[in-house]
Amino acid sequence: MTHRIAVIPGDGIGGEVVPAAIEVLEALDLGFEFVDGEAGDHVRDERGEALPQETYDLAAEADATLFGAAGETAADVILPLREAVGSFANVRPARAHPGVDAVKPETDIVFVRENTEGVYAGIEDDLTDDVTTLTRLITESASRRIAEFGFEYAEENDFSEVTVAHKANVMRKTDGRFLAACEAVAEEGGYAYEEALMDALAMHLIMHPEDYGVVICPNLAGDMLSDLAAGLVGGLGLLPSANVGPDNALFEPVHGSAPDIAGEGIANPAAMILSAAMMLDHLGYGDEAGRVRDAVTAVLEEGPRTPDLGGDATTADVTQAVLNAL
Ligand code: GGG
Repeated sequence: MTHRIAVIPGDGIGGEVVPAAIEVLEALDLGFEFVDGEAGDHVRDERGEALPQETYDLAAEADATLFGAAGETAADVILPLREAVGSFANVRPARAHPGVDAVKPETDIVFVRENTEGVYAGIEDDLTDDVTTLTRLITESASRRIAEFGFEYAEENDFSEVTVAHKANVMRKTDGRFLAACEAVAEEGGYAYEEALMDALAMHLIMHPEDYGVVICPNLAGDMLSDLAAGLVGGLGLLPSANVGPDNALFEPVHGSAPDIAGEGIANPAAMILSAAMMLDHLGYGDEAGRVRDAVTAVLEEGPRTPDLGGDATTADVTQAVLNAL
């Protein structure tokens, strides 16, 4: 069966790492149909809207979407694209790779981030010349849904440690509801877990990442803690992610558009290629996903490496090395 894949590079280095991932997928010869979609800062500048309706529809109707990076228009691009694919969970594995100079090589954590609510729900208002507000949305249903997903993910992937991140001692009603929903799901399913205040958790993750497996997080905490964990394993160039919904999904690196290096051809394509591997798993190509991951692992271990990992290779050099290793 042919799969139709929406390909949306977005901004900055998205336009460099997405083609790298497509090259790798094409080398697998799975007969995918790739359909390009436009979105991002440059589209807003040219057309007046960062996410044209046809790109939203493309993602909504495709079998899966590959997305590169969002820039200034992140709120107008990646958040609606996650909605287009019906995603409620953002799965972000932070894993050290052999040969990569990691601060904490023992790190193997998967952040399961609630993907629709919290302070990313977009409820902001200028009330007066002096006052701007942001409403933090937490619902029982979305909290239960991410908890169920997180506990099941941990069980299916053999993680014994599950942590629920929250700040219910301060955000008593919103994170109180989030935590209570996670507690209820754990009790109903017989799941073991620890709860952790997210500020203290940030410190413990840095000091003892080996104590953590799956971390279930409200939206903003998941975004921030996963970036923090990227710093433990060698940087943002290494973290892939999947935005999962009941029927559809979008795959993107955790990194953003990296305007400081965009256009230089030196972005690390590993996170994007590993995101494509997550897509292969999702579409039922487990063997091919494993081949891609093994190839990336081999290249990360032996080189060539891009400057973020201390090397001087280009995106094209690393992509070619992954293709050779496949
Ligand atoms: N590919 C991930 C990306 O573009 N990140 C930039 C960003 O601002 N993301 C916000 C989010 O992940 O919610």
